[in-house]
Amino acid sequence: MSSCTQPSQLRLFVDGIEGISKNGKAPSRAVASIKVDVAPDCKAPPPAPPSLSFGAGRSDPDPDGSYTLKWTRPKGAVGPDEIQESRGLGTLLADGAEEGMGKWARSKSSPAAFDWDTTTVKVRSGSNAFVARHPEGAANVESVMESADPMKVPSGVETTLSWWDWLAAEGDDAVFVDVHDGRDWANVYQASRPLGADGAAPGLLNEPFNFHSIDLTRFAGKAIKLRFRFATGPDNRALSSPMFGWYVDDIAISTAAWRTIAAVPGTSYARANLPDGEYFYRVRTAFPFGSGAKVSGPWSEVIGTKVQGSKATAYPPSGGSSPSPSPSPTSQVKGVRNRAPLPATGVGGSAYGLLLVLGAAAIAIATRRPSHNGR
Ligand SMILES: [Ca+2]
Repeated sequence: MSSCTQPSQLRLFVDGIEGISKNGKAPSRAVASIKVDVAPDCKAPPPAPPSLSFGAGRSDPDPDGSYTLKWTRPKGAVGPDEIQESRGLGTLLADGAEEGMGKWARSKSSPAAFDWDTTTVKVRSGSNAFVARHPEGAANVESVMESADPMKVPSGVETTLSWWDWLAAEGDDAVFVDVHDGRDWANVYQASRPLGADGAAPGLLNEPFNFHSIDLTRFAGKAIKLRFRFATGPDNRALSSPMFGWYVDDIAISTAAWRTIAAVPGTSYARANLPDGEYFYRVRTAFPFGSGAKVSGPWSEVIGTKVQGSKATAYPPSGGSSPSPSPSPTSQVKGVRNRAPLPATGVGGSAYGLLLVLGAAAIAIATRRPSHNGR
């Protein structure tokens, strides 16, 4: 995986694992070779979600509860792809910036910073998006957009935060999404995207927004607040600028009772004989990870439809063209927990002396220092 998550200056590469038992008996000694990147180049994008839509056979509303889902995989994904369905979708927050800053409180660390605002320059939906920018040369400043009212996360369902964004700044600038659980702020997303003006200017005009989703189910029972932060670093780098900034649109917190209905090797799936009701879908794919293993990428955006007039009465449906659910991608993953996004390691400070314990495994650590390119 090439994304940079906290700690921000540490990245691990598992080059190979030797001595792992294939017969169920613990080996006397296993060796894993790991490279620790103490100054990673975060230009490589994080794993992206598939783009999901309805295919053939769907009307609105759909009269027979039979239709096709289809999606496109992001670059580098190999599948299998896992499809989930929910009968219903709840909304704790939905803000596409069309009603201004009314749901948000703004703050900034210094008069040298710009406040968050709405913009018509680059939007994903409607006529407006949120934007955080900083003046060229502004060092160590931060702007915050924080939800004005707490939101109660329910228990018994999955709660998902999602948004669309576009980012271009300097290499030492970073954007953060944090959740307050009533006691403390927890960082749930962090990204940087150093991009020279030669790339950022056309990107601002032409690049699409990217979809992100974060599982907030661990905050069940809590009254949460949400904040988006754009912070510049200490440098004023020659080729790039925080003036381009972070454009955010269609922020949502939704709840659903997700159920995996299939894991498929391809990029479409036929659903058949659903009884009347509302149905929502999301899909995620899998990426190669290390030698031979796979890890799931993030969930796609959610799409939904209504079934009305169906002769079917049973849920889950039987028969039709829906194959029975096959094992989820988890079973494809060897030694890697299947979740997305990749968990923060929780290891702070110096990378040197890092020790991972895998049963009786001894771990050799090498270090790698890439060169930086001035962005
Ligand atoms: Ca909008």
